[in-house]
Formats: sequence, C-alpha cells, structure tokens
Amino acid sequence: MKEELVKKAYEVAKERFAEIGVDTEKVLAQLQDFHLSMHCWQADDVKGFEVQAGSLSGGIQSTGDFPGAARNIDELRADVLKAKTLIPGNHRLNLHEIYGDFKGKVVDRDEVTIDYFQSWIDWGKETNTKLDFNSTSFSHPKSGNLTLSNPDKGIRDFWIEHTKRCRDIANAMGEAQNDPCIMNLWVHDGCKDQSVNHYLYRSLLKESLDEIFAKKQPCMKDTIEGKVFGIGLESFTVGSHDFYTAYAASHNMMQTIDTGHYHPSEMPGDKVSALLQFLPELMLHVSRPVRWDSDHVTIMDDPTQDLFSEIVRAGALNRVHYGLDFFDGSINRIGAYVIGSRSAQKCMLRALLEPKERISKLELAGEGYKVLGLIEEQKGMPWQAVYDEFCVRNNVPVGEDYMKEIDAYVAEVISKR
Ligand code: RNT
Ligand code: ZN
Repeated sequence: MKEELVKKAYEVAKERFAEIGVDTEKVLAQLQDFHLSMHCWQADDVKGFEVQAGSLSGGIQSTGDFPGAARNIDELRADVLKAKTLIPGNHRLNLHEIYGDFKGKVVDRDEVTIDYFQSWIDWGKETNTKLDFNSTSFSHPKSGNLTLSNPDKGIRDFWIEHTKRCRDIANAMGEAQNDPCIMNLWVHDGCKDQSVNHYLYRSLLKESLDEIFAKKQPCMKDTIEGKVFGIGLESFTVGSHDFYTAYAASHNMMQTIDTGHYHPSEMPGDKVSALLQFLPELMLHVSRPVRWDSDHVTIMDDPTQDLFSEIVRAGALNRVHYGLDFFDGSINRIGAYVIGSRSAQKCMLRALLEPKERISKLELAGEGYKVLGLIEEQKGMPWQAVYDEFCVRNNVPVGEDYMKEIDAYVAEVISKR
C-alpha cells in the first residue's frame, strides 16, 4: 500500500522536476553513488576499546548517558550494521585509532600496528563497508594540552610516532579495500588562557607534520582538520583554520570542513568554492553546533543544505569525502545515526535536484529576482517523494517507518546490555 503511494507520488514528482529540466532518474543514480563515511564514535560516545582507556579529553565532550551504548567491538559492529540497514545506499565507516581490536592487550598509541585492525579489514570486506581512519590524540595520559606541538620533544615524538603508524594502518586499509582510505588528522592542541608562545607552538606543529607526511603512502589520503576552540582550551588553538589551509595549500593536501568548527554566523558551505581553488579535495565532518561545537545530530538545517548545494554548484561532487561527526549520548544512538545520515543524504538530494544551469544563466543575465525566486521555489518542490522512492528502491523503510525497526532492535538486543 505504502509502496504504491510512494510510486504514484514519485511519478508526479518526476514530471514536476522534468518540467524544470531536472532528470530525477539521473539524480537517483547520482545519489546511489553518494557514500557517507559514518563515524564509528556515535555508537559509544567516543570511548573506544583501549584496555587502558581513561575518560574523554582533548576539548571534546559527549553529554548524556542514554542506556545501550556499544560496550565492545561486537556490539559496535552490530549497531553500525543495524543503522546501515535503515539508511539507503552503501556507506563507509570511519574508525578512530582507539577502536582497534586490541584483544585484551594494553597497546600504547606509539605501539599500534595493522595487526589490531586486521579484523576490521576482514569485517569491511564481509559487510561491503569501506574504511576511513583517524589518529587519536585525545583521552591519553600524554594528551595534555599539547601533543604534536609540545615543546617537550619526548611527548612530541610519541605523537609523531603514533600518527606515522596510523598512516601505515590507513594505507594498509586502502590497499586491502582497493580504494584510498581517508585519514583525518585532528589534534586538540591549544591553551586555556592567555599565552605568548603561539609562534613556537605553530612552528613545532608544522615541523611535526612535515615529519609525519614525509613518507609517501599510495593507498591513503591525508586530510587535516582545524577548529576555533575546544572546551578547556578556549583561548588559543594551534591548528587553526588559517594554519591548516596554508599547510594544505602548500602541500597539495586535503582539508577537513567540520561544520561545528566555525564562528556561529559563518557558513561552512562558503569554504567549498574558496578552498577548492587551491586544494585537490575536501573532507567533511558534518555535524550540528548548537550554541557551540556541541556535535548534535545532523538535521536538514540551512548550513547543511548550503554546504551540499555549494558542493554540487561547484561541480565538485567527486572532490569531496563525506564524513559525519556528531556524538549525542542523550538519545538512542542508532536513531542518531539514522537521522543524521538520512538528513545529510536528503540535503545532497535537494542539492542535486536544483535546476542549476537554468538559475546560473538567469544570474549571468542579471535576472536577480528570478534567481532568488527559483532558489526559493525549490524548497517546495516534491523532493521528499524522490527520497521515498530512493528508500523503496534500496529496500529500506520509508519515512518514520525506520523507528519500528529501531524499537525492535532495542527490545531484542540493546535492552539486554
Ligand atoms: C573535534 C573534531 C574531531 C573529533 C573526532 C572524534 O572537535 O571535530 O574530528 O570530533 O575526531
Ligand atoms: Zn570533526
């Protein structure tokens, strides 16, 4: 019954879009080829599986203690796979180093090797899930306020060694999956209060990065992520946006746009057409800041829509890697994955359905009101019918029907934790 309604609505939507020059079948094919990189850390509030794990540090925080977080690697894998059955299309998984399969062993960050990720590589193959990777500078006795920019050479070298090893791991993952593994480098380095050694810290970070990136790694790609501030490190951030943009541009590298990492009225989408003039590709961390970099679950808000629209308008669909980065511990975590992923996908769908050529011509011809009017009209076009059809074709629940499946999973699996 529902499927019939979806079909009918889709046929009407297809005609409405055809009328404005948009081929919904072509767009559906593009959406099928659009892969998010789901972050593993929503499943357990960024705890990871280190035997020696301490509490979350490094200027980030997950609030809430909703029951049912994944407590080990098997639970996390099961939860991610459950979420994947409720999100149309096929998506990647983004791992942090602390999510290794350490098999009960204390493995320090400067000792990590590919051995602890072999079972992830196997899992990726079995479940048709490509992997991305992140070095982990937080939640460790040596994290402090400064890692790769620490004036203490011992501490700096510890983190350089960790990050180099992570690149080896990412490269092995990329090789095994025959598709580059994207490795994100974010360090929390900064100062809580007034400080005077900013030039020193940044020159040390630059030196550390030079050493880390010296080795050519053919099967992985590096991306570097800056931010404005972290909790407890409010006054100064070593890896600021300017620092990383300049570094990435001078090394032909990727930069990560985390949508929570800018000043409140700054639009992350506006970075796309600027950075892509100088950088080969971009990585996204799609998130949602509420008053600060709070990492709320992604929704279809204006900044997210603008980001995806700007990517499509720039013709840069294939120059961007679509990571997610939210972690809300106050609600059902599978629900968080499903809502955030589907919302990101819907923003991409709406971006793809825009009659860009037509609007572009009008803009170049100076028809300002028509440009504004057409952009406004798109908001009411029946894109939802196209998304529903996409769900049906991918054999996943339409609309709110995914909730029943999450409820069943809670009853059968999560409630027993
Ligand atoms: C922190 C950064 C970073 C982390 C993850 C866990 O502000 O956004 O990407 O959220 O690495
Ligand atoms: Zn991020």
